[in-house]
Amino acid sequence: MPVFNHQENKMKQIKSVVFDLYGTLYDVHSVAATCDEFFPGRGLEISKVWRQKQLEYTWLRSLMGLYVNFEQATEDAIRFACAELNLSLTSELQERMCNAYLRISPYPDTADALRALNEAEVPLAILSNGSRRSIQQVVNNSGLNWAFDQLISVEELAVFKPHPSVYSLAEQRMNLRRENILFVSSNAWDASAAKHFGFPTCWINRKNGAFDELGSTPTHTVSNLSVMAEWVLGQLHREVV
Ligand code: 2OP
Repeated sequence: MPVFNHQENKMKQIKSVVFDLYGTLYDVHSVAATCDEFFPGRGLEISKVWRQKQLEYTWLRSLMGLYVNFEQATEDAIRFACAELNLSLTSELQERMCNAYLRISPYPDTADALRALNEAEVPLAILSNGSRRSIQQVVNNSGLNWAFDQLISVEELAVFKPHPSVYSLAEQRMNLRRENILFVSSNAWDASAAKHFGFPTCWINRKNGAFDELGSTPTHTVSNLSVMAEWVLGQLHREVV
């Protein structure tokens, strides 16, 4: 009869890697090129206000208990961004700009990092505030479907990250304990909340920025996804501390 080894079971051994999508695997500011077509020279400025407001709307709507899906929050945020920047937005432009959000580009190191983890047979997933449709479309449009076992959207919970129930959804869908799921995000607020939840966490700090002061620190910090993949491969079958 197998002996239940509690200690081993609680070990933070990586058995799966779950990624945030926007800003972690995919560059949200790749929409700046589309914004630039309509508002020459203003693309990056628009995309920065747009992204910040999109995040704020997800957090605020979770607090208000007034969930709308990510596509709606993205639409609401582009209307705010254009009004704030005194840019005239027609409904046709709004639709074209929001469609660009469904075709955001993966970072140059995304595919190779996912492939390296796939080759080591580490199950991979995305856990995102995106709607099911947004996640599917972004992944399909980039041709990276082969990489993932699960695409997990907050949509069924009708609340956004960083609500703990969202991180719990990853445990359920991966059928693993939180100690065994490495959560990878470049969004410091997300990495912080995931660490509070109990995931070992890797923060992708591409811009050498400061980590959020939310009472936790990431298990590990790297500057890009290639270094993350190398680090994970070195951690397999060991305890992550
Ligand atoms: C996500 O993909 C919004 O980046 C955040 O969930």
